Amino acid sequence: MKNLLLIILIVLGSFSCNSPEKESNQALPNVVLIYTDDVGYGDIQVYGGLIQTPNIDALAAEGLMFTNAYATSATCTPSRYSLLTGEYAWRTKGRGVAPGDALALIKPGVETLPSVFQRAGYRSGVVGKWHLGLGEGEGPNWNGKISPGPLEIGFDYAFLIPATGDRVPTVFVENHHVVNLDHNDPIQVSYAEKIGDWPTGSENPELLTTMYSHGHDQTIVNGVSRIGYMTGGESALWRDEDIADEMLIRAHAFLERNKSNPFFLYFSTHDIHVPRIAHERFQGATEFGPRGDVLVQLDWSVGELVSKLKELNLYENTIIIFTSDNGPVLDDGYVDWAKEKIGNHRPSGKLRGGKYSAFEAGTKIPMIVHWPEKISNGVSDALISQVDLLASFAGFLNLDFNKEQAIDSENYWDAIMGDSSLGRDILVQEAIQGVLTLINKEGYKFIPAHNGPAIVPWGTEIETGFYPEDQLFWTEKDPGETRNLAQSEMEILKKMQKKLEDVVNKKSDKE
Ligand code: NG6
Ligand code: CA
Repeated sequence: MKNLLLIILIVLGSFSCNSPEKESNQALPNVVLIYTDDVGYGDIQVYGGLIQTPNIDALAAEGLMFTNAYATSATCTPSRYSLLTGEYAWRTKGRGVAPGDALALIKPGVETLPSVFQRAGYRSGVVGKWHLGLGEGEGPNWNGKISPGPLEIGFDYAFLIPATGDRVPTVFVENHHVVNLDHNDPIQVSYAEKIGDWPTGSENPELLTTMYSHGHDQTIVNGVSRIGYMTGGESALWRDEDIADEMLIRAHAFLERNKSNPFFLYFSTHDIHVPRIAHERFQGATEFGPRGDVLVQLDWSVGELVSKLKELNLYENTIIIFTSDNGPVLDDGYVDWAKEKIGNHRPSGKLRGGKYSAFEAGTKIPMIVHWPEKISNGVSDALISQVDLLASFAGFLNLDFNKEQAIDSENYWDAIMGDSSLGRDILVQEAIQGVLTLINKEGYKFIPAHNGPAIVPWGTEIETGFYPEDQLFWTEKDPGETRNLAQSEMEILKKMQKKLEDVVNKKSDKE
């Protein structure tokens, strides 16, 4: 009788607690992708930076630090497009830096990284900067339902800066709606002409608490003039000082809600993009001015996420990926003394160029992968592209994906886990003006001849890497891209030219 009771209890127990499906789900690791904005290869302390980043460094100390990882592009929108779709953004026109009223660039039904996670039974969320357009037809419906957006392409939850911190509308969007909007005070946005009577930076510079240096002279919100015009929606406007806190509140809530099931969180920070306005408690935290302060704030945010994972007992079985969308910039349009106060800190490390550039600092970015249960600490110099996260996770999760769409994504799971030192043979990088470059695993870098300006043609003072003749550098020996080998290494140059052509023509081959 006792035995029978025991059997009944065991059987009941196995029904009530865990279905087999749930059981297998629970073994799956959670994934938190921390996608920072404009953080350069040399910005993090463990990569040689001088600004203290103890929380990010702690991830590197326990995890795998990559020295040859790349975003696909030297600007934000195309890098994010590739990261989420597994397709190089340049394959179709119109995927450059998006205005704040751009339509959704990723159409519903397209294969995406979050949709892979959804198919594996994960809950997926995005918290932070979007910058991939929202809505369709006439444009995003700021006063109604904003769709399509992340929820239509694989995310279960979204809390967004719609475009960037320096573009209107300066409001948060949660799922399909602007947060805290008073419908008696509708939002209007225009990127064509002034709308409403809110002051602008160019007309009323005396109202600015942060002055612009180039561009950024349109509608003033919170003492900062932006790109684009807006009026209305006063109750929904953010305070720049609170952005990092607001994002953490939503990220923590997402982790709480999903602590009992596998989740994918795309945590896409506003830091350290312009305008660089840290919370008051971080203002003056460094001697490097606002750019240093927001880097410290970013590091603090990483620490808060880690603490939350520990508190929820999820830390051991969560893969944390820390990386950046493109290289660093000092003056990106506001007077924040980034250049004047840089001292001996080298945001690009030993690399040449920066954000926007065809030189290495445009796309070579810090990347740390941390997973206490599986990854032992170390450094990897495997050639890694963010476009491969989709195929790599699909491979790990044993799922098929649409290879016609995610055409550029390849599975390098072993390299990402540190089980192999073999990454890609080649990858393509995109600079401004659609210039494509190629780097190979031997460290050769090919920049095709391009008749563009040598310096980014607005006030950032960054070298574009453009030159009217082909350039070939051996970055392994010459990380600063100073010796052009195009004449002396013709064979290598030709091979790389051909490889680049092959990648560019890949789609038409398939069709
Ligand atoms: C540029 C902006 C720059 C920044 C960038 C996008 C001007 C003069 N400059 O056009 O401030 O917003 O776009 O940055 O407007 S990214 O990291 O989102 O790609
Ligand atoms: Ca960026």
